[in-house]
Amino acid sequence: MRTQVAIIGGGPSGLLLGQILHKAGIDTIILERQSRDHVLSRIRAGVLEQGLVDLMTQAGVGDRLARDGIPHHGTILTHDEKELRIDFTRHAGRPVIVYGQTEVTRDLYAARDASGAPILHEVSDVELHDLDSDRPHVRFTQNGKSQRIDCDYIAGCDGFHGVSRQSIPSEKRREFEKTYPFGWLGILSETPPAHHELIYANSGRGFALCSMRNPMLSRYYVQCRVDDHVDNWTDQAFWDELRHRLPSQYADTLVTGPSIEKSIAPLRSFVCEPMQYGRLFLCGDAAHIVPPTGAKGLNAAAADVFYLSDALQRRYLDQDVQALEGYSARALARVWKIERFSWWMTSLLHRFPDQSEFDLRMQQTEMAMLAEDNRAKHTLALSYVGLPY
Ligand code: RFL
Ligand code: PHB
Repeated sequence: MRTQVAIIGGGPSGLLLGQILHKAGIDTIILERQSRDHVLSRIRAGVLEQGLVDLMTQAGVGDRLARDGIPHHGTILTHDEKELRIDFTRHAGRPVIVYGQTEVTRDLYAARDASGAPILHEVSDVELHDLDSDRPHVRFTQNGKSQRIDCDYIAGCDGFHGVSRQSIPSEKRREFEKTYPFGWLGILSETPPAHHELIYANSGRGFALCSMRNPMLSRYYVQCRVDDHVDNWTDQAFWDELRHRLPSQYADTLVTGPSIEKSIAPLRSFVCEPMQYGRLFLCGDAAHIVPPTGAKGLNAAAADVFYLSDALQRRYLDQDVQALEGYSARALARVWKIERFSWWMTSLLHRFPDQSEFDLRMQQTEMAMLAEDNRAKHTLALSYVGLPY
């Protein structure tokens, strides 16, 4: 097989990149380790920045998002019974859009099918070769048969545990990592949301988040031990814990029901520098991870897709061979700002196992400054709605 850009990973980064390149007349083949059903069963992000919405629209896959996405003009932060609203539209000039990653992925699959461009599922043994030459190639196995793709470039969109980043020689990359001493236990339930905006709650028992997918589908999270297991949590135990962590006005009116999904995610900050090695370009979770406290993971991936698709279009359509050389520095400049925001939101809103009374006062003072100072609200709102590309 031969293509211009081989895309490793058929998650949101790989699919969106494939769709934008297809629109520009650039050939791609996407390789995905899992089945389509598996990819669509993963419940992940739920808050989209306008930049991602615009990319979906330009890529011709924005219709359902325009119809079903719910604009959120603000969010609530609480600390015990104290409550503060950040007005995104007032402080940053635009809302965020609530629309699940599962739906983003579904829309992109539909577009891929319609385009006729290939996506190969359930591939294994993916290996990237000759990355530092002009003729890289990919080897993999599908249905027991070894296959090879010759290409001009490879986009590594295969997430944190993928093969792409590991294919960069260790002496050619530098990795920065911070792990947090807790995880998030999340559930999805067919119940009306606790409130019409998201609630990020810091309480003596730990963090909680009330989110949603639509008016009859809620997504809730509670901070849990990093070694905890979903089997330790009945639905009743989850709802009881969530109620304890919310201010009474939300706890008292919370509508509960059976969970239809329950999972635990660890929290991590991670960056790989550079995001390029020869003809391999890393994109999304393959290059960086943020803790989910600012809803930035998927949005950061979309910004990479914008920079990489822009550079590839300049390479193929304008014969600008230098454009791709600027990709990593351009993407990383934004990535580090997103890392800072997600780390800061995580530090502000969680209870840490070794937290002292002093640390607690720092969190309370930070909240007080946010409440009193419009410039502080402005800074938070600008990052939450999305820094410019
Ligand atoms: P993905 O979504 O991980 O997709 C990568 C795809 O690559 C495939 N793959 C391979 N394919 C071929 N060969 C290989 N060797 C391969 N290895 C892996 C995988 O099967 C997968 O389909 O990365 P991408 O596309 O960069 O998208 C990034 C987003 O998915 C991610 O940033 C967010 O979902 C992060 N994230 C969350 N972000 C939020 O903003 N809000 C959230 O609530 C939220 N929850 C989450 C999350 C990430 C999680 N992970 C990765 C464990 C919850 C979880 C559990
Ligand atoms: C979600 O709805 O899954 C969600 C929303 C906001 C976050 C993280 C996750 O900060």
